[in-house]
Amino acid sequence: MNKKELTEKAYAIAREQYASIGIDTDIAIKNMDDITVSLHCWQGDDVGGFEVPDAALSGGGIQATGNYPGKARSIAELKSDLENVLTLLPGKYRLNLHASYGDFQGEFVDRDQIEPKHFQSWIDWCKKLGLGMDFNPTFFSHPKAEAGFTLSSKNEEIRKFWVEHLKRCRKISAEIGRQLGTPCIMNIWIPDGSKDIPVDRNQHRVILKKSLDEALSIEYPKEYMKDALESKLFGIGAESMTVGSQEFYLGYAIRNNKLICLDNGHFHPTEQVGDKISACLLFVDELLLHLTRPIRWDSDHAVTLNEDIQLIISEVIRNNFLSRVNIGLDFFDASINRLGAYVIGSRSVKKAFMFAFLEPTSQLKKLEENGQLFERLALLEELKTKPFGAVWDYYCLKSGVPVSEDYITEIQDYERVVLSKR
Ligand code: RNT
Ligand code: ZN
Repeated sequence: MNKKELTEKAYAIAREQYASIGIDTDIAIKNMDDITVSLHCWQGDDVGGFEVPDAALSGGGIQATGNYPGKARSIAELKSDLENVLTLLPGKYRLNLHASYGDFQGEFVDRDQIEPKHFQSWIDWCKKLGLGMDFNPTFFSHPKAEAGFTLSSKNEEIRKFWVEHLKRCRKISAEIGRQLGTPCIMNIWIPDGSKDIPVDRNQHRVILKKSLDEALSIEYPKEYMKDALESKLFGIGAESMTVGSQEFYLGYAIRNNKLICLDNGHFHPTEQVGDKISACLLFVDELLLHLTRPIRWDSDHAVTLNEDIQLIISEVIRNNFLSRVNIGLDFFDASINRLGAYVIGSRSVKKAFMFAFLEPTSQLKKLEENGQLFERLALLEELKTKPFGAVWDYYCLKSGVPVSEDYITEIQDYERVVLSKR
């Protein structure tokens, strides 16, 4: 039997097995059409960006570790890599671009000078590929971020510089959304924080609020762009205090009707981001997710299908939150084939959605409401070994992308033909 026949046969059996617990696998597959994942440009080049002169990732406690050969060194290479990645992924995607990835044509354009024209070639590329686009101001890897404070800096010249950067990024985002006909989610993450115990936490937060108030004062139509705010617990070199903490941004987002970005690497290791979704969505209209895999710290390993990711995704599906949750990835592993990291991470997120769609949620809820807690746990546990993989494989087959591990050889081929020549 060839792979296609085997996949179809396994699916036919899986379909019956799921039907016996009241789940229609065809509907689950159909539901996958609604899932769009935003692919972060920065996995392709270890958060390097394409500014002139070339700046390496620095500041803010984010680190890409590893030196696997073949990283993208230009916009053309990154586009080619992403195009290849997209042929290996089922379903819909967007591009998530950092401001430092602008098309500056060999010219030095400082962050307070960037304009929509520097991103036009990316917009055109997204249009050609049918991708929506998201955006991020870049508050790190810059001399004016070296002192550890940007929007919350007590140095007025530095603060003003970053406020201008943010204003320009919002304008660029609105132009992106206008041209592509889908709102651009613009995420604000700043590295501001302190290595050692600060005395004046308050003033930095007062300044951050003032900077945000200034930069966000212009209203853009929601159909063009939406602002999201990303908190963080700590970073390497900013262990003692982060200005943009969860309380700070949650408060700011609620008062100003902004999106909260939840990055699952930005909390205490035992906190469950999946548990935060229903709480936040009572008070903010929308969320942005930065899906990653922290190991002991915010290490940004490629996402795998683990319980943390599953809870996040299941909470979205169980509660019908899909239209209010924007799904983005945020990992950067430089120790393995970078396209491989994209494919593993993106597929794992999509798998988590499919798993959530294959859950008999109302049955589980009924058990819970009846106090049948042994039965609830038993069913949850049994779901883990249902033939989920057969449904996933069939979905990949139907989507015209490699089934199960077949993408490995595709990536090896690309590495041999393209990456090894870099
Ligand atoms: C850093 C944040 C932030 C970045 C990107 C590159 O801890 O997670 O989202 O990873 O902006
Ligand atoms: Zn993040």
